Amino acid sequence: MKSAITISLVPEARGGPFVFWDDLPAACRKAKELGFDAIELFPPAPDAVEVSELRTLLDDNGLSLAAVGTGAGWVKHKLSLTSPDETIRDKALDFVKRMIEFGAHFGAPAIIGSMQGRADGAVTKPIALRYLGNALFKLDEHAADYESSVLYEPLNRYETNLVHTQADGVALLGGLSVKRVKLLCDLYHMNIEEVNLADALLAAGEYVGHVHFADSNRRAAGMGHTDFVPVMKALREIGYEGYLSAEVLPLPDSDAAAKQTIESFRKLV
Ligand code: LER
Ligand code: MN
Repeated sequence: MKSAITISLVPEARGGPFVFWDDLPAACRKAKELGFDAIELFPPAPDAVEVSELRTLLDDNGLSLAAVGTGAGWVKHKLSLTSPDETIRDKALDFVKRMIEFGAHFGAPAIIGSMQGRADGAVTKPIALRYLGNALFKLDEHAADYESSVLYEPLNRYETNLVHTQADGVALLGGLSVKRVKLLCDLYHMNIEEVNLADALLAAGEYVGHVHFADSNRRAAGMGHTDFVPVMKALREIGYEGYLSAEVLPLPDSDAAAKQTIESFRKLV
């Protein structure tokens, strides 16, 4: 398994669960200094960071790009894949497609988290799930065109009313027969929704494509009460070799959260 740390370049997401903020070169230097394998980037738009600039930063610091987030489509542009407005759904799909293309330059999947939206009013849950399924199906094809992939993330009940558990995520993806869409298992959301973290990961098996490495309180691993030992055992058992990416609050500050994360990672992996 490999380590990654999150960097947000989206001012509107301030207060959100990202370790480093705003200054991409400085964050890359920190990630290298602490010995992370990769960064996970949350850009304001698919064209906000020059491919060549990011390539240089990654190469200079010996880092990979673990994944790119699409949440700015929601927090900044109010786009959603399940909006009642077809024009907004189309724009949301286009935003994610362009983020897939950006990530593909670096072999990094695009994450569908808050862009999945929620069922609301006339968009009942079955309708929202149909919109979401249609979008994931098209994104799977787009990812194939760019030899890339997509991560679909079940979120806790306070952030969506569509898919909360890994089992429901597996049911959604399995029903679509998508090949390039995997689950993003966020241990913070899972702590709220799952009966047992390890069992949920074991059952999700080969659908597990990425892990957000967060403690029970969304602080760095080791700063809450999650028992990571059975979680790691489950990940090993299913043959997971992807990233443990710290999408956590920068508490008590960014540097301390990053340092705690890499210490926990080294202890556990
Ligand atoms: C995104 O990865 C996530 O976990 C959501 O909570 C969006 O904030
Ligand atoms: Mn997450």
